[in-house]
Amino acid sequence: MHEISPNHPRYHSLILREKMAQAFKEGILADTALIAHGRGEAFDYILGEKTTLPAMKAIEAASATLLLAKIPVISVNGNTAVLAAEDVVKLAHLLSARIEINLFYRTPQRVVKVEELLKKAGAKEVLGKEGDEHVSVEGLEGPRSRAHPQGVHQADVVLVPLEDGDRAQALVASGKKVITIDLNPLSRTAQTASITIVDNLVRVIPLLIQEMEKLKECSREELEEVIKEFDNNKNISESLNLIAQHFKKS
Ligand code: PTJ
Repeated sequence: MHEISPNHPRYHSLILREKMAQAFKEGILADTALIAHGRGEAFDYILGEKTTLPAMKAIEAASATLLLAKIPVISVNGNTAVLAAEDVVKLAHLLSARIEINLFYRTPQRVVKVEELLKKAGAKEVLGKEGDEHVSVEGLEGPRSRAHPQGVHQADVVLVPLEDGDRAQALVASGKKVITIDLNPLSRTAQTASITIVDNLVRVIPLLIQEMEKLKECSREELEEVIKEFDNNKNISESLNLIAQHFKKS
C-alpha cells in the first residue's frame, strides 16, 4: 500500500483506488474492474464527488421500493464487495434481504474470495456460490445468467450495483424491479433499470440504510406515494443536466 496523507485533496478517492488495486493483487477483482472503477471515478469527479439532489430522490424511491419488497435480493459483484461489503451486509440485515454473488467475469477462485469477503463483513448466508443450485435468467447466456432459485430467481426487487446492461435488461424483462447504482447515467444499465441511483456506491449504501430507517415508520400507502412520484427518466435527465452544467461552468 502507498502512504497517502489525509491532507491530500483527493484523499478519499486515492484510498478507494488503493483498496481496489490491493484487491486486484489478491485476486478478488477482475483486471477490468480497475477500468470500470476509473470510469466511475471520472463521472464522480464531474458530479462533484457528492450525492446530488437527483441521486437523493432516487435513493428515497429505492428505499421505499425495498421496504415494500416481498423478496428483496442484493446482487453483489467484485467491485461492490471490495468497496462496500460491510454496508451491504448491514443493508441486507435491515431488510432481511438475501445476498447473491453474481460475477460478470466469473471464476471459481473469485467467487470464493468474494464469498470470504462478505462472510468477513458479517454475512451469514451468501447465495450464488460455486456448487450452488442455479437457474438461468431468460435471455442471458453464460455465467452471468445464473440466478439462485431462492435468490434473484425468486426476487421481486433486485438491487444490482454496477450491473451489466444485458443482465439489468433481462431482469426487468422477467418482471422484477431493478434498482441500480451507477455513476454513468448513460450506461445501458442506468437507462434500463426501474430506479437508477447516479452516485458512488460507497456513499449510496449508507444513505439507503439511513433513508430506510426514516421511511420504515411510513404506511404502505405513503411508501407507494413516494414511488409514484418518482420518474426515473426525468431523474436521469436531471443528473445529465448537472453534468452539462459542470462543463458550462469550466
Ligand atoms: O466482479 P465482476 O466480474 O462481476 O465485474 C464487475 C465489473 C464492474 C468489472 C463489470 O460488471 C464491468 O465491466 O462493468 P462495466 O460495464 O464497466 O460497468 C461498470 C459501471 O459502473 C460503469 O458505468 C461505471 O461508471 C460504474 N461505476 C464504477 N465504479 C462505481 C460505479 N458506479 C457507482 N459507484 C462506483 N464506485
